[in-house]
Amino acid sequence: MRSFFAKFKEGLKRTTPTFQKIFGKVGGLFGSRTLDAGSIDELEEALYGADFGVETADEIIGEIRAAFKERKELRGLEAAQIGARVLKNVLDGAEGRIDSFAHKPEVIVLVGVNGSGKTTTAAKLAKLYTDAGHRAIVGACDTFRAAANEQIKIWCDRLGVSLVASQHGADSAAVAFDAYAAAARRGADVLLLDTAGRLHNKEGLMRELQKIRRVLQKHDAASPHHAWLVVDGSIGSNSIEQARVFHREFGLTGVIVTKLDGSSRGGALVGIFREIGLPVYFVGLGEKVEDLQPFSVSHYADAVFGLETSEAEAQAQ
Ligand SMILES: Nc1nc2c(ncn2[C@@H]2O[C@H](COP(=O)(O)OP(=O)(O)OP(=O)(O)O)[C@@H](O)[C@H]2O)c(=O)[nH]1
Ligand SMILES: [Mg+2]
Repeated sequence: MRSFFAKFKEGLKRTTPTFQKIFGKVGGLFGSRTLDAGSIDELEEALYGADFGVETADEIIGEIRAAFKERKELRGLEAAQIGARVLKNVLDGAEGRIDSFAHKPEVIVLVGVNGSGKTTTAAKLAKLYTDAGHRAIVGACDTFRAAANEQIKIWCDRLGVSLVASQHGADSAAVAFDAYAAAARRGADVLLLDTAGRLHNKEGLMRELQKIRRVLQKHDAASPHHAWLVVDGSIGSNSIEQARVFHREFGLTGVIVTKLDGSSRGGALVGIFREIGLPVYFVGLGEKVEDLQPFSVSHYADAVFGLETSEAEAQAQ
């Protein structure tokens, strides 16, 4: 089986070639070539294009320039290590974790714009939690899109996970209410609610989400315990604006970044954490149900800069 890190790195492979090229890829492991002023300029450009945000790109390039000033024979590998170190510092505290479920059921609502990956991620989470020995129930609160029920039903049937759904056009909050009741009745550990994804500038969606929250609170005033924005990692800095809007209108507790496998950027999660303070719980690295990984700062930063996480470190995670 491929290691966690190998998969993570493979998922991010399209993010790294620019960096690797600049750092001087030599015979498999880049890095023995020394940098020059031109390659540092190129690197700076690539960093600004990677959606980390100006502040973070500035910090990374600032440290690399300082090291280069001190020692002209700075190698690509060392520059990459500096970049990864700065990124790890910036992302200190960005790993979202649920150590144990404090409620029964623990309610997780997935929100986000059209096509960001909510439904797929609901299925992935159902698998992840079921595999971990929890009893999961999914609520299909996307009653807006005609095919939505069918899509989530196929996933749940395949996984053997219970689904609470209603008719197309039904009140999504009523589905949330019923799904909670079913989860409580059946002693489920975790309730995953998939929601509709019409555009974030449509007030209707925000009203609908707020209503879902209100009806859940009739069951448990502390719920939903988690409100995660599912955001497409390939859309760059746009996703920071999405996070801002959903956070303001709905109140988020974290983020799941999808499609990091197909992304040429993936850096926007840095801005979401840095500017809005939302931790990243998981990353989506493919379309298959097992392609969801807990977010690891060290894996992410090392993968972005094409570095290997040390074996010991990888095993500890
Ligand atoms: N490559 C890749 N594709 C993904 C990932 N997550 C989701 N997708 C794909 O993105 C597309 C949209 O995913 P959905 O889960 O339907 O997105 P959604 O947010 O539920 O969309 P709406 O219900 O229309 O709002 C599908 O083709 C998924 O297979 C991922 O991590 N990587
Ligand atoms: Mg959906």
